[in-house]
Amino acid sequence: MKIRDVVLTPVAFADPPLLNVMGVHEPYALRSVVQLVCEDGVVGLGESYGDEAFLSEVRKVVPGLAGHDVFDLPGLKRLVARTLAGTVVTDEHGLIGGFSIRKTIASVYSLFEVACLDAQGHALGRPVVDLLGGKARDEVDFSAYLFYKYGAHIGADEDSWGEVVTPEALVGAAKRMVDEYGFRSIKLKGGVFEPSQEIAGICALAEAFPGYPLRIDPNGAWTPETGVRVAGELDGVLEYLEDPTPGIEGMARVAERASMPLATNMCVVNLGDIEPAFRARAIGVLLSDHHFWGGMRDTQALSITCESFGVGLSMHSNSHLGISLAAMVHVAAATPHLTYACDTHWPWKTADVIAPGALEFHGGAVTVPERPGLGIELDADALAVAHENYVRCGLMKRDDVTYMRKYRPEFEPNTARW
Ligand code: GKR
Ligand code: MG
Repeated sequence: MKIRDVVLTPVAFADPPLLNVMGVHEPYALRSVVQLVCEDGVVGLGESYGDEAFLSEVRKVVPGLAGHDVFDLPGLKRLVARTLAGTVVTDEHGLIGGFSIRKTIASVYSLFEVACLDAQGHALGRPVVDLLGGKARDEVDFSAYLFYKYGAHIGADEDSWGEVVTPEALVGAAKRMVDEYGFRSIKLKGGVFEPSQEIAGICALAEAFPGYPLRIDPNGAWTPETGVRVAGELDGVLEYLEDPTPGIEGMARVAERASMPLATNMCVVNLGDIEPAFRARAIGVLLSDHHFWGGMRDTQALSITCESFGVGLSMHSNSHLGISLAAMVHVAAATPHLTYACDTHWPWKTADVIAPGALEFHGGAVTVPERPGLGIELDADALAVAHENYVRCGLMKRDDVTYMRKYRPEFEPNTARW
């Protein structure tokens, strides 16, 4: 089934002022939506990053796709690799690890792979999970993903979550998220305040949600020594400690003395990182992410690698829309060795580009859609609105640092600063 046309639409959607080590989320998050229109009218959907640096690589591949068979995924990978030979996308937000040619190719390929699998599913009348080998689970568990946050964007009214900078407010936000979505585990984005303040936040969550698995992720904000100290103070409280410090070597130093496993989406971000990280015993959990790990099938291969080395698998997320959530659900469902609830930014958005109803949270989990392909439908009007947002907001890249300086002019992002 050949591709006839490719429609690539950059979109933007409203995002609250969520805090992290690099600064604060801007008023809009950027994504890209691809529609692969095939010969017989079948359309395959994909979603990924929307920064200009990524889009310009994607645009290089688009002209070569006409006439490509959506069932030829190895050929697609060769086409992407050939077209992008030598280019490296460097994102400026600094929250998903290093850059490489391999990661760039894997990310661009992934956008089109998802769309090809969606198209295959529509052509065959089968859900993508079946094309990936079938369901290992009927529903996929997600974790509540809490952020410290400001109450309002610059010049705007307070949003419905309000300001979250204290343990009490954190517990309030967690209660709302758990009530609305039924999540049964909780992740806190850290790296924002002094570690002792964030430890207090986790302890407040542990008290308010007894028995809930908890995680904290400061995106490498701490020195290895601080990582060891936090691990000690949260002994018996955390299910895993995510990216306490930058780099494989630093992570290994913390891992050696921490009682809980360390997890990462920053120091192991492509196949080349696996051998040194596993050899150093730097991590006990890898956060997969089909968007940069080379798509859904390579994510499954990654899971087998992790299983072989006794490393757990979870799933990373960035601000995303429904096409990405659908892909995350299908690949998670088709991956037997997935040992933790996945991350999602889903509760933080208020609009989407897909028709509502296909992906609902019950008990913190999403049931795997049974309809063909990804099981979702693009809402053309909503896509047009999201594209207008993109044009109007004028953002071309994610830059939490510069935006943070509007709140705090002296702000300097600095990983391993505490
Ligand atoms: O949305 O600010 C954020 C997160 O910090 C995100 O950018 C990270 O990539 O969620 C991610 C993580 O687990 O590191
Ligand atoms: Mg992380």
